Parts: sequence; C-alpha cells; structure tokens
Amino acid sequence: MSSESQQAISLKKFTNFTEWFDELLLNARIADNRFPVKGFIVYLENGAYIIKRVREMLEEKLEKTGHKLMMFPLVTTEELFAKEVEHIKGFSTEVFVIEQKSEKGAERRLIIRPTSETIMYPMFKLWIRSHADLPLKVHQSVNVYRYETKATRALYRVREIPWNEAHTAHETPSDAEKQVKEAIEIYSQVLKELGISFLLLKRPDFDKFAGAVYSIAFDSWNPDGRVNQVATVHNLGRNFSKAYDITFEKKDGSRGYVYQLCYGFGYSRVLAAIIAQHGDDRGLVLPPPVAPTQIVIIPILFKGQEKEVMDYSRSIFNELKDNWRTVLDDREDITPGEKFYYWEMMGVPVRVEIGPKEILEEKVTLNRRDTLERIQCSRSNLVEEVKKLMENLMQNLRERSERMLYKLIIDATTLEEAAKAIDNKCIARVAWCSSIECAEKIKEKAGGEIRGERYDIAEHPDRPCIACGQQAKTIIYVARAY
Ligand code: PR8
Repeated sequence: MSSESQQAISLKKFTNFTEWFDELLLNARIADNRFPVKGFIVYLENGAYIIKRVREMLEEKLEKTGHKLMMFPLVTTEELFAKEVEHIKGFSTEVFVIEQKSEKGAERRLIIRPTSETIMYPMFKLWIRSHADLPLKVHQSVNVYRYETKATRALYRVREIPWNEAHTAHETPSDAEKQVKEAIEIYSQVLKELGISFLLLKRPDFDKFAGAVYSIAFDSWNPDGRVNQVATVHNLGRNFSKAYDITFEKKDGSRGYVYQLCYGFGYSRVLAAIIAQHGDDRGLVLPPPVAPTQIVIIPILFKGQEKEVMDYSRSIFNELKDNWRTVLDDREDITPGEKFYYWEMMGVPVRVEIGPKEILEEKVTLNRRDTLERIQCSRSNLVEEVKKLMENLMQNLRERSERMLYKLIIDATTLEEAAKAIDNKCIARVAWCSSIECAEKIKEKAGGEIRGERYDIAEHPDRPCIACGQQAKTIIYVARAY
C-alpha cells in the first residue's frame, strides 16, 4: 500500500465518516442541521458563501453558452403536473402541496415544484412558434422541494434542494444530442475547477429520470463508499413536448414537436463533495476558487517587537488583499497555535506566518493547507509565489481526488467479490447482461445499486455477466448511494 493510501485509510473521514462530516459542518460554519423540520437545513456563512461561488462559476458558463437566466414560479396546478404520465408517476409521492381554503370552504391545491418541467413547459408552448425560436435555453438557480422517502442527510439528501436547473428545446434529435455534450462539458468544467472527481455514468433504463429517454449522471466518490450524484443531464426526447403540446414550424413549413433536455446541478451535494473529497482530520481543505478566506496572515508576536511584527503584517496584508480574499488575524486573546488550528479547520488554502525572523530576512513563511508544507518566500516576489502556490494546490487537490477515485474502483468477477468491495466502501466494476433479473440479483447479493455504464468512454466486457454467467453486454459500476 502506498503511503498516501495508508494515510487516507487512517483518516477519520474514511473510518468514521458520519461523525467526521457532521462535526465539521457545524465547527467549520457550513450548515446547522438542527432546524426542527426534517430535511430542511440552515446554511451558515461558509456553506452559503461556497454555494454562492459555485453558483457564480456555473452560471457564468451557462450564460456564456447562451442559456438565458429566468425566474419561474414556485407552484404549478395538479392538472399541469399530471400531464406527462411517467413524470407524475415518478414524483407523485414526493410533492409538497399548498392547500388554500376560502372562507366558504372551497379548496384549491397547488403543487410546489419538485423540479420545474411542469411549470416551464406550458410557457415554452407559448414562446416557441417556429425554428427561428430554437434552440431555447433557459436556466435558474432556485430551491425545489421533494418529500424524499429515503432517509434524509444534511447536504446529501435534503427536502429543500438548492440547485441550478437548465431546460432546452431543439429542432432535431441531433441538436439535442449536441446539447447533451455541451451540458456535460459545462458541468465537468465546474467540477474540475473544484477538483471534484466523478464517474460519468449512463443510468440503466430502470433508473432514468421520470419522463426521460435517457439520463447521464455525475457520481462523485465519497469516503463512506456511498457515491454522491452531484449532477444529472436528461435527454427528454419528445416525451414532454407531446404532453405539453410544444410544436414549431419547420423550415419546410410542416409542424413538429421540439426535442428537449433538462439538466440539474445539486449545489448542496457539490458542497458535500468539496468537503468530503478534499477534507482531512484537521478539517476542511478548500479549493481556492470557493474559499471564503483564501489567505490568512498570522503575526507571531514577540515581547518588545509587537509593533514591528504588526506593521510588517499589515503591509503584507495590503500587498495580498487585492488579489485574494485575505484576513489578517490580529486577535490578541488567542495564541498563534490556536489560530493555526482554527484556520486549518476552516480549510483556508494558504497561511502566512510573520515573526521577527521573517522581518529580519525580508521574508514570509507560507504554509499550504493541502500538504501542510512550509515554504520560505522572499517578500519581493510574494504575489508571484502565492499565485503559483494556489495553482499548484488546486492541481494537487484535483489529482489527489482523481487518484482516490480510481483506487476505490474494484474489478469484481463474482458476486461475493462485488459484495466484499462494496462492504469495503469501494465501487465495484462488473460485467452485466443487461437483464432486469440479473440487476435485481446484483443489487441483492452485492448490496449496492447499479449506477450504470461509462458514458465518456466505451468499456467492452471481457468476461461473462457476474450474475448469470451468460454473455455480458456491458460493464457497469455498482455502489451504495445517497
Ligand atoms: C431533475 N429536472 O429533476 P434530478 N438532495 C440533494 N440534492 C438533490 C436531491 C436531494 N434530495 N435530489 C436531487 N438532487 C431534472 C434536471 C430539472 C433538472 C440533485 O433531475 O432529479 C442531484 O444532484 O436528477 C441531482 O443530480 C440533481 O439535483 C438533479 O435532480
């Protein structure tokens, strides 16, 4: 075992994930899960800030690629909600309802969005007239509400879900296919910039989005072995356009139904992935693009030299603050050691230490959060050095997380091997014949869910189906999931 994996396994986040995660949520001011309504949580200042930054990163990419920002209502009617048969089957047990009673006792029921297809598509019908109106691409970052029947879990499975949803309409199936690729590229880019590694999987038919032709999911690894679906892209074909009667005049004058996509990016799950993939026993390790504080300066005060150290620290602060979100921790009531401990838990990427020695040598001591390495840097090229360090740190987070993902994937040729891998908090990679019977058997015997086959690469089975021994059609990934 390499030293890195030994270290990883001994980390509390791998041995006792739930406790590690819950403690960190509160201590690092991410979220408070004690709100008295189950599945509804309070995002504290750092959690809310990180989500804001992730939202900005995503929305910038969406808008650059022609997605228009809009704001749709929170509610729909029961009638509109029921139009697409598969969709309502998928969500009927999960919706929150507003009951409105008039004084005379008349009742009206409104459905709160569990997702916005049934709210947006009646409007798409009004807006789309001809091919000139296509493609239509809209997006919004909102909360949606689902009465999740599976156990709720802070950030991972909530009932008030902060997300971005994008919805598009196209002339042809190939335009829709191209849009699938664009959506995947946008989400992959954001996740890459956050250093989150994931498997891009095409869900099996029995697990696709209610009303979709097919669904592609981003499953990020989690220390407890339960993969975390952070985003999904669904090709809806014409299922919804037929239900909501969204037609357009084609170039040849005939009319046709539009081809549609919807895709969603779960902000709370992405926040969970940032914490879970990068954090360590000391606390958060935040990617610089989202860190509320990117640099903290800690003056090490010595008797008689307090003023020099503070002056030097302030001038360093002034040099850094225009490029990075920088804090000068000049609290007098706690020791530098306590400050180190505090800011390490908060995941601040770079710590700058300044004492009499640094002043004498015209230097600063930098400390990087990911590797805890100390670096001496001369004051004259401080900004350049920090820039390099931030890039290097981000790259290390990304590569470290990617290595862990591949370490967690275990090839299994028997159901016992698959069960063992899943028991060991890993992801089993197995061959499957694509039958429902074998899917059920795999789920029952291996103790994980079939998450699907790779979408980004073609993987050809080199062995028979793990469940029936007949010829396999595909290679799939099996894991527990949130
Ligand atoms: C759609 N319609 O609805 P999706 N807690 C946290 N995150 C969640 C939860 C939950 N309970 N449920 C879903 N997510 C489509 C696409 C418009 C947008 C997050 O798709 O049901 C997950 O990250 O697949 C999920 O991948 C994403 O929302 C989209 O949800």
